[in-house]
Amino acid sequence: MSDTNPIEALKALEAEALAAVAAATDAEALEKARVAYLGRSEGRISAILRGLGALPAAERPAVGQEANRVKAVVGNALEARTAALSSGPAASGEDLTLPSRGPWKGGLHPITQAIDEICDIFRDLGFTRARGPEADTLWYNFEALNTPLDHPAADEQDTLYLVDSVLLRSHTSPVQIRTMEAHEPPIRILAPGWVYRRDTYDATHTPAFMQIEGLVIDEGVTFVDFKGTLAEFARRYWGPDTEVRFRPSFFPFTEPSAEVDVKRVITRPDGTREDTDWLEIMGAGMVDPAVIANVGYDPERYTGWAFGMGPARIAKLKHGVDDLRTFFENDMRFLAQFAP
Ligand code: 2NL
Repeated sequence: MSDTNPIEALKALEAEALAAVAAATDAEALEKARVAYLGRSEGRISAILRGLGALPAAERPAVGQEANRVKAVVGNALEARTAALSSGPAASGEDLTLPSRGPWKGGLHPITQAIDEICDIFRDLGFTRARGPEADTLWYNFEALNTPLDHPAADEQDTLYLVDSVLLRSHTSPVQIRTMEAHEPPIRILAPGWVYRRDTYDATHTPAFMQIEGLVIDEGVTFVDFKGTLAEFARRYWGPDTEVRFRPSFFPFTEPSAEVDVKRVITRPDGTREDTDWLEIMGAGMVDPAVIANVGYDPERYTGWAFGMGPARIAKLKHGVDDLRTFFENDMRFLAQFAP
């Protein structure tokens, strides 16, 4: 330094020291910078001040003044940087630049979503919603539905009885019986709601479950209306390429009866398509004339069809859930996936 202009050398040292202070991101780095420039023994600015006596007397005052100025500037910068770091996020351990968590978004339960989607489709097809009590009598739950009380479904092994002839409904059919008693045809209703059966809680059964039944009664209603409407529903719910199959079956309250199956076409994210296996989505049939007579309608004048399905099973098939119980255990990691 002695062979260059000492004033220029001090200005270069000032710039270097200020850069080191600005680059320091913690207290340790700042202390290192302080020792390197202003430290009593190793500080390069301190060393210049100490060496003033060796300079020619004519240079001494100007160099001394400049050295003291640089010492003050670097000292101030160290102080300011120390203050900034000690109040900043690094010092407190909090990163205030981290984006905040969004507000909690509620959502409808996946089974409720399935019920709403199913009811929306049937609403477009002319159906309204009906409801009724969850505790009902043997008459409304079984006898009016052409189900004799010695039928296995009425057995205590399968049905939850409350008192005397009052039970927890095992399907929503009592709602349809009550609606037919209260109104003359035409009837086009959907009855969604809780139903109860004496089942063990496992991957495919819950003792309380949601059911949606539908009922149509009018003059001139045929098997064509039955097949056509349910096939239309299946294509609107599962997609326009869905194949629909009606398999012969038996229910005490319908004749003939069928299980309705769908075969879906899944389009993967890469655009390739694959058919699913046949999936059973509901039981259905033409309403038995005995049921039509039981509610006081003329079975020679009126015909109709009905179906029953479990929206939890529908949601399970739609979302690829393998255990029904996950719908009822309120694990938010599972349920949050269905929030919009
Ligand atoms: C199933 C089968 C079904 C019905 C429900 C019904 C109601 C009345 C008259 C005639 Cl009032 N039928 N309901 C008909 C056929 C099948 O449910 O597998 N449910 C989950």
